[in-house]
Amino acid sequence: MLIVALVMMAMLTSTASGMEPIRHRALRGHQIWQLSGDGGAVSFELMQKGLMDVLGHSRTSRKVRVPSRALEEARRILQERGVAHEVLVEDLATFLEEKERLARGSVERESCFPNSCPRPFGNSYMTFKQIEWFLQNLCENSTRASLTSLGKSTENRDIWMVHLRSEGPKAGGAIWVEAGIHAREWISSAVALHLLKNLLQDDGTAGHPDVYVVPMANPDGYEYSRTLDRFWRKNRRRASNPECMGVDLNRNWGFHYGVGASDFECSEVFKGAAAFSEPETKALRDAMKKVKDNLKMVLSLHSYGQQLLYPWGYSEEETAPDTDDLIKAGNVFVEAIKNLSNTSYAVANVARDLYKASGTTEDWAKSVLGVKYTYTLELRDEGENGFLLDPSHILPCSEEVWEGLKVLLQRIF
Ligand code: 0X9
Ligand code: ZN
Repeated sequence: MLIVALVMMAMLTSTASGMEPIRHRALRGHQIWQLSGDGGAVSFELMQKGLMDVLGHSRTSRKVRVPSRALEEARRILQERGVAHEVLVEDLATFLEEKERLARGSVERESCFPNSCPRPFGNSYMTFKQIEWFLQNLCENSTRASLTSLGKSTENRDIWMVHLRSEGPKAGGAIWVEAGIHAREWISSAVALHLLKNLLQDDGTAGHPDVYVVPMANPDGYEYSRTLDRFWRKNRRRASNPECMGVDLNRNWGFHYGVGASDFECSEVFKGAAAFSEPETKALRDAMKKVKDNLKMVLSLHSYGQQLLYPWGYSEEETAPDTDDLIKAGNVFVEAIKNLSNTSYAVANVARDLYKASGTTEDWAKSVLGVKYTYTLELRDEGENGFLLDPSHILPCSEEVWEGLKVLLQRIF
């Protein structure tokens, strides 16, 4: 036991042996580039080829991560297309090591055990195990919350769903909240847990729908991003090329499957072998189908960009049914947030304002399930820290989303 612990410690932290520490090894030699203004189209093309990871999904942000294996080819293609780039981070592994070194000491250590959860969950991002304890604790202490495993991930972790039964006078109708489908977007799961806590304590201001929350839709990816690759996005499906594992779960749903996605397994937007090829998307689909008649809203939590996105993602030309209502309700949500914390969120259409993307939760729930209000919410920030959002944002970000959600629910129920 002691030997195992010592070996683990050496693997995670030590350079004493002269060996590369494992912690950020996957990102050694990766760079962050800022592309010039006209780099949007080419970065998307290079993402589909697996040569680039587009980080900021807004029309103005052109931040990309380039894996070490792709540096030369990406440089050549950008030059051919006349797109300039500035190197923001020379070596992502060194950058992250330095960031962690500076944070050490100031970060409050987590101490979340089965009986003491959820004490510290506002200060730090929880491990998957801690999230499980938090959920068990929450449901054991409530008469209206129940915890169900919807199925197992590729690496055999549970996909948990909490059902909060409505007790209010306006009972009828339900909402579905999904978080953590993209591994590195840690704030999304943290916010989902806070929403759960607030919904459970709410005295009725949120309008009494039944609520289904899947706070961690991609547990394998999350654990991988916590321990070995902070920029991991996909699930952990095995691939023929061990460097290119994983499927983008937000491209794997069966509606306009393949649009804005990639056939190439090294790509960050790899769509997988077929629609719903992945255990995680299958589990979500089956559970959503069971409650579909009740669902009035599906909210998929992501980061970053501070945008409330409405469908369709698959087409710029086609307008989704209920678009006016989606925008109006969306405006109510962003105004409530602005009034509370002065944080600006924008209501935007995915395909028109960002880029085409389908096979997403949002498009599938709107079309196949026929849910009226479906959104993808890109949480904090606007790109300063992106996925590396400091845990000090967990509480303020959760509070503003809760405020927005309350008024949104009052409007639609
Ligand atoms: O690309 C995505 O899957 C989402 N952005 S993220 O940076 N979190 O990866 C946006 C999905 C937008 N929704 C639809 N296209 N329907
Ligand atoms: Zn995402």
